[in-house]
Amino acid sequence: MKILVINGPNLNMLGIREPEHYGKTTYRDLCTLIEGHAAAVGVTVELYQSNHEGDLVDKIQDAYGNTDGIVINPGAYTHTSIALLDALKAVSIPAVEVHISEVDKREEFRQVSYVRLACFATITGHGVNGYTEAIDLLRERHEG
Ligand code: CA2
Repeated sequence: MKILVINGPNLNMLGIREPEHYGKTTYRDLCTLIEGHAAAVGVTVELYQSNHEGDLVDKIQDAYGNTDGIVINPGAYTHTSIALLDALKAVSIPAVEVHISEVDKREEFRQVSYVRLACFATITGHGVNGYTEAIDLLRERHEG
């Protein structure tokens, strides 16, 4: 099974500021955590981060036909991007939305998610563990 983990804008800055929302784990630590979990459960994982909406759309499109699941934290594009929603719908790959913070209890604008409409599950407020939980959900779904 192959899973693509996509992180959107500013997630490469994790651990640098705002630990009250995002914890102290750096993006590099997050990658190590995800790679370790994927190896332990026998999943092939690809990690991708970009600050650019079009690049994120391209990455989702590139996954068509070669990827079994997508874990996506679109960062602030969660709350604005119909393009990411459409890309996820276009490829129709099972997807899980992850947010490190509890977006539904923060500012009103963070409570809107377009990509959620193309995801079969959403994990919020579990910190970086949300990513490994998302991988497990995709595995369960893939194995039936
Ligand atoms: O909770 C999440 O995972 C978010 O997707 C993170 C985004 C935010 O825009 C979403 O509303 C919720 C922010 C990514 C990281 O932003 C940083 C801000 C300051 C310092 C370091 C990272």
